[in-house]
Amino acid sequence: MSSNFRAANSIDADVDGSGMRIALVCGRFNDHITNRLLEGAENALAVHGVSESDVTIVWVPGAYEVPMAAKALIVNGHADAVVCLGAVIRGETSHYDFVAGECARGIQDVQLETGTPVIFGVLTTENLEQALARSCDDDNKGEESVRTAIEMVNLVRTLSRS
Ligand code: INI
Repeated sequence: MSSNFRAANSIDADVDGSGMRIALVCGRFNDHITNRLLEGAENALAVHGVSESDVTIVWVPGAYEVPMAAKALIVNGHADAVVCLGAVIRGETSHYDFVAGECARGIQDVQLETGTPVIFGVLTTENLEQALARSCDDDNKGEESVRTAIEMVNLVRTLSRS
């Protein structure tokens, strides 16, 4: 079904990351997965024109610590966006729900409090197999998260001008 209605304003931000400062916060817990996410993220940074000199990588013990590092990066002026990379695997922990839930909540809190995009590139999976499948060459949450970060920076910039 098609309609003749045409909104006056339609904004679809681009994914040009040139000149953008991006920080990556990586959880060391399950680093056999987070290193794969980081590789995907780095590939995407290059594809979208982000300079190596504009990228900061910060390692933290686990997903639970990610929001604190993201906030410190932003309030101290280190980044235009933060991409959070982590892996919380249910099979390996009894406190999965606390770690995954608090990480997600913290990330959302930081981006809404600061007005700076903070991207949830944290895998929350039932098992290792699923985590491997979401951190491979064909399907990589790190890569997708960098693209999201760049789009959100451009979107917020566009909205702040219009
Ligand atoms: N941290 C993770 O990033 N992933 C996990 O799967 C995980 N498990 O299984 O417990 C995990 N725990 C550590 C947590 O993030 C904190 O580092 C720790 O609780 C200290 O605050």
